[in-house]
Amino acid sequence: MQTIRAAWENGRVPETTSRSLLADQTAAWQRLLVHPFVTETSAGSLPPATFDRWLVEDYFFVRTFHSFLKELSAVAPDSDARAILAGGLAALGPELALFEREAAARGLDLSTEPSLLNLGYSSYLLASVAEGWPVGITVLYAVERAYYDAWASVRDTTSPATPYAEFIANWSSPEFASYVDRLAWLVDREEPTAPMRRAFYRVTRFELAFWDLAHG
Ligand code: MP5
Repeated sequence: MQTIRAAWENGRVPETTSRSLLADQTAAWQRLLVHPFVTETSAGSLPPATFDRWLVEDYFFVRTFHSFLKELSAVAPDSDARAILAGGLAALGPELALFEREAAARGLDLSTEPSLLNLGYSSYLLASVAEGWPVGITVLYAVERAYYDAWASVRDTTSPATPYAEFIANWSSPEFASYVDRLAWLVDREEPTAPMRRAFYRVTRFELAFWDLAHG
């Protein structure tokens, strides 16, 4: 039987579901990685008011995301899937605490009404669970992969002077990388379907629009 390494060497990389979903969105994905919100956060040149706007919006998003993860866990097909999602849920406590500390230091009101875009994206997360596990896990993978790929792409060039380093580190750490790999493994157990491709497309568009909105 041919090994994966041999397949790589022969230029025949085995097609996995996660790779195939991502390949559909190559151009938009590239725009995520070079988005000015990401590059300016990394350089430390992002205007404080822009970061503040994003922080308040993203806090609402992450809290809804917590509910989404809990609901998705309830429809997870087996204990492997439940264990991987439990790891994601456990990481959200410290993450929300980071948002709350930063908001307090910046004098921000985290109960500010979210934008309609944010409401749409957050509501979509919750609604996707009703489409069943394959779509729900695709949504989860796409959301986390977007953040990992974007923040990891600037990790090594981040200015030591950026005031946003803790946030970049949160989504570019080796622990987060291995969580995203485990999510890819869950996606790869599924055959790609049109609803999964649509879900991946939607998350990609929402992610771009979210940063466009924050960046103004
Ligand atoms: C994430 C996020 C990453 N915080 N905000 C958006 C708009 N997309 C993705 O999710 P998490 O739960 O912070 O890892």
